[in-house]
Amino acid sequence: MAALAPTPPGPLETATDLRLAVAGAESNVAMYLADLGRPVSWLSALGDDALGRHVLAAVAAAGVDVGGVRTDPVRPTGLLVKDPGRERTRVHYYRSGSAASALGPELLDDKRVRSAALVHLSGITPALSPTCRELVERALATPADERPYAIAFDVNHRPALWPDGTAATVLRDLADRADLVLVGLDEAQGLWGAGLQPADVRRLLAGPRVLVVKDGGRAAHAFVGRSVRTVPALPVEVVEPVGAGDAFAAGFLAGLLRGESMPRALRLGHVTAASALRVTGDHGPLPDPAEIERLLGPDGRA
Ligand code: KDG
Repeated sequence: MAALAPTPPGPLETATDLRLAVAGAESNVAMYLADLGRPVSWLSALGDDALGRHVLAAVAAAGVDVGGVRTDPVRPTGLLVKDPGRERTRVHYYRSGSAASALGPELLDDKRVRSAALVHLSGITPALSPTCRELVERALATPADERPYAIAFDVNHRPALWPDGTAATVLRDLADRADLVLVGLDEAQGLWGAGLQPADVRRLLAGPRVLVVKDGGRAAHAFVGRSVRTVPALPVEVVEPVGAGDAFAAGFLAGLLRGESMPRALRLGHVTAASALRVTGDHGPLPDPAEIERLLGPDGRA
């Protein structure tokens, strides 16, 4: 989707200038994966409009294969507008009836999906429309050990997209069937119970082989079977936090895909998240590879 954000960052109500950028959880993950040297395709739909062409060009320029992105001749490109506040950034959506909301399970027949090692889905998609929900349901309907690819699922609860209050049940059920799940601790608390601790989240989501519970700027915990690895976050001066979860997901997944240990993969998640935290857009520049290596340290503790 396209995104508009006040520049300099500040309340939308009094802003005079807005910067056009690209947002969207999955395209963010795809762009960071490309930055980290992973071959990656993004599958979605955009409108046949200027915003759609802007988004497509930006995602392609980041090194992502966009050959599987459809152009919808009728429906527009989705748009979000950021409203940075003192405490947190609010997001306003202009996306109902968007091109992406018309996606459905047939997307999974794309040759890029069938030949992938890893398919990344988010909990935003099932909130967009009944056909989008079918898409995610179908991807997760096959038992994990019979799927030709692993499925990563970022819970990404967006309360504004779930007015009927079904998010807690639907997202838990979907997440429990994925191979690898990422969820924020505050997000899990909002969905499944105030006061939950990371180990409680693991008890609720026992299905995924790997569960990562992100505790904001403090640490990330990876549960693999019965073991848990915890890696503290990097100290960062935060400019604007939207997009950091996607960046973390990309760093962590890139780490696992290149065979890193769990602590180093978590640390790569933090390093990538820091790039998003330092900019107003969702996609900030990564440090060069030597600096990334220094930040990772031998065991994810630089
Ligand atoms: O994930 C950060 C934003 O870019 C993302 O929230 C936008 O995909 C998005 C959504 O639907 O909220």
